[in-house]
Amino acid sequence: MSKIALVSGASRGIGREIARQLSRAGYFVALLARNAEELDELEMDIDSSGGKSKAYPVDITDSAAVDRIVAQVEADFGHIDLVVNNAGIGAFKSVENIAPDEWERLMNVNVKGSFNLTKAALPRMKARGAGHIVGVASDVSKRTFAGGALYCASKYAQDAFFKSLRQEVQELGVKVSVIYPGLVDTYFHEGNPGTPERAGYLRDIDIAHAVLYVVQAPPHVVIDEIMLHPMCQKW
Ligand code: NJP
Repeated sequence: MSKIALVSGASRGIGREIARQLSRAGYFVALLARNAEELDELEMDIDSSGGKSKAYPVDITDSAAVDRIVAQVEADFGHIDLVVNNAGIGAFKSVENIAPDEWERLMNVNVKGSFNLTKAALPRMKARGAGHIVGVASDVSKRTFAGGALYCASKYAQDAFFKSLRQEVQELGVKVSVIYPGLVDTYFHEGNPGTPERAGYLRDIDIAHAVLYVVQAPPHVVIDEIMLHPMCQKW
């Protein structure tokens, strides 16, 4: 029986590469993000490389829609082994320039999105006494910087959510791992990836390899966290 993984933010950047690498490792991958066209392209790309995947377009902030998608994945495949909470957005500005609705939007995607997807997938994992929840947080889950009040607050909160969850579910057989990337060359930053000034940044595949490492640990091992930075990052 294939292992089933859900990956949020799979339409581009880190999540897309996580989905590709999980499929190469033998997972059937449920691809979650809002952009249905990009998900369809990825599904075709994975399937033409001999893997198996299916696009499930969804806005991660919509808890009812996330519940429906997770129920659909369970109906389609019978179980869920792995959830990778990767979807996230950034905003970098001084506190007085953060609009209230921008605060809500970012918190909703980065924190509530992780809550929505995790909550929907947990009951079956708990019932089976097995499963793995992975969070893609940030190195700024553990440090702050000027202009980062909103993004850092969201990533500290997301990290606290996963750490508390670990203490809640580990004894039930469910693993929780958190990946803390430094700078990664994706669409997260302004413009397209591949610009010369970002040549030294981490690549999406570096984060995907960290995810593979935590999910391939033997059953008696849980890798709580992995922090990784590019050599060029000074802080
Ligand atoms: O960013 P990007 P990354 N519902 O912009 C999806 C963290 N991180 O891959 O909905 C569902 O290329 C969006 O899909 P779509 C970062 O905080 C990064 O770099 O179709 N999905 C897309 O697939 C984040 O948690 C760096 O627009 C939603 C994906 O999210 C994770 O890495 C450093 C959504 C974003 O792809 C992946 O970011 C760091 C929604 N409402 C942490 N909103 C870095 N890149 O330097 C967005 O420390 N998405």
